[in-house]
Amino acid sequence: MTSLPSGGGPSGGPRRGAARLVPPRLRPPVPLPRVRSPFRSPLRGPWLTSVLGTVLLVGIPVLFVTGLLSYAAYNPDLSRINDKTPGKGLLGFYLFSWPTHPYWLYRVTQGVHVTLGVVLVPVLLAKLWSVVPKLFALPPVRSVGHALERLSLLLLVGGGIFEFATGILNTQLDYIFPGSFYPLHFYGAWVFFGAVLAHVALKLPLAVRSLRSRSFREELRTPRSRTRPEPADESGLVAAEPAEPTVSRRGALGMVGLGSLVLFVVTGGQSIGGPLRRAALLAPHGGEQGTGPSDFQVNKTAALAHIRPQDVGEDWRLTVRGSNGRSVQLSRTELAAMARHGAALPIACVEGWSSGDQHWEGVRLRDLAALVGFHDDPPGVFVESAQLAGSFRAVALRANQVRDPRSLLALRVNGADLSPDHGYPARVIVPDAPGVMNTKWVRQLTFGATYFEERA
Ligand SMILES: Nc1nc2c(c(=O)[nH]1)N[C@H]1C(S)=C(S)[C@@H](COP(=O)(O)O)O[C@H]1N2
Ligand SMILES: [Mo]
Repeated sequence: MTSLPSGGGPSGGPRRGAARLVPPRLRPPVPLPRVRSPFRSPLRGPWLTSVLGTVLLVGIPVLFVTGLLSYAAYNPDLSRINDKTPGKGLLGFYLFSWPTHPYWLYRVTQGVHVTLGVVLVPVLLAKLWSVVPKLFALPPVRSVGHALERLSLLLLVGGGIFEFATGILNTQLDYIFPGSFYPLHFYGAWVFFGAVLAHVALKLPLAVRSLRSRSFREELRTPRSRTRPEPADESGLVAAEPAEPTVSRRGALGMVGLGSLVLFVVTGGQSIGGPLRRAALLAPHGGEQGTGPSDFQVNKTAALAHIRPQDVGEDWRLTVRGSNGRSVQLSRTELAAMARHGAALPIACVEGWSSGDQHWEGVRLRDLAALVGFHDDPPGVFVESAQLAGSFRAVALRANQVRDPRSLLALRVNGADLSPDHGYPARVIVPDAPGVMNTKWVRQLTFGATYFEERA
């Protein structure tokens, strides 16, 4: 059976045959020209929105959790030098001592955070595209409940765009620790995630119903020629006057998937390493590599950090101090004469890139603590760089990080002295710490927690 349109063809006018039979004076009045919605894609509908939403429903909690972990890894509760986020006391309720085991944990959590954030961009954009008619729906507010729903949507859409934009800008531009990005991205994450939870609570039943309304497999077999709009429903997503499809749902989802795959290929390698590393065209600072044994990514070169030759030359001395008032000065030769240890550890930057495991050699931080009287149970340490004069800020490390036998003040890497760009004469390397904790061109170490508050 073929169903004939009852009121007219797709163009909305009366059918020709009928027009001839109806005498002119009985013809219905010409309808007033209506404002056509500019959103006429026949693909928009609750099913498509729910499919995209499901991907985000899996991805966004992973982003949130890995983000909170990254925040914890900075030891923000240890010293105001590490982090000045006001009011984090409340939002930082979950903070804990970031472990040093397994040594690759931060590389994985932050690699996932950054890579997933980039890869989800096409999904986020497609999801926004799929609901855009709702964002411009008129009248803007129909009731108090409706007003609240729209406000939550504002936080959801605004928060999402804000989090993705600040995150991506931060990985692509310079990371200034602990610049304004840090608290903003952190606050934004709570607002965004709160709005996501509210949205999920409101929309879950509709999403489940919509996902059940069509078979995903069937949709993947449907070409453009057989693509029809979803049935109109209360979701308000289905176009009232759908245009002809220019692409199938399969094609649209395929384009989103392909976009994500391409982004994965051009970013994933920066944290995963191996052959993918060379494909990581979007990796920040990708061009700055050392040579020889120091052949791995440089975050900031000695020149960029304004390290002067006299800061790191013959006259360089390491000052080791304790909160107990004791203090020792060591030349590089004296340091090199201390018990030397090795550790294979990666640098894993908050921007998502990792150097991969490098073989570091140097003096244990806990042996340096012993020099100023902390023999058993060394306390945390406050690390200052010769660069302190510039923009780089000192960092505080926890007692568990100082205690780990793999935490070194490194003098050498991969069998050679550190290169100037990787922190010669001496740099910190700590297992499982964010890259920024691995201070280069170290000038002073102060062991003992009380000091953090005085200086902060
Ligand atoms: N003094 C100083 N130390 C520093 C930095 C810096 O800018 N100045 N950058 C930090 C950051 S953000 C990272 S990721 C690592 C990078 O180390 P690399 O340049 O040897 O790869 O160094 C850390 N140590
Ligand atoms: Mo970094």
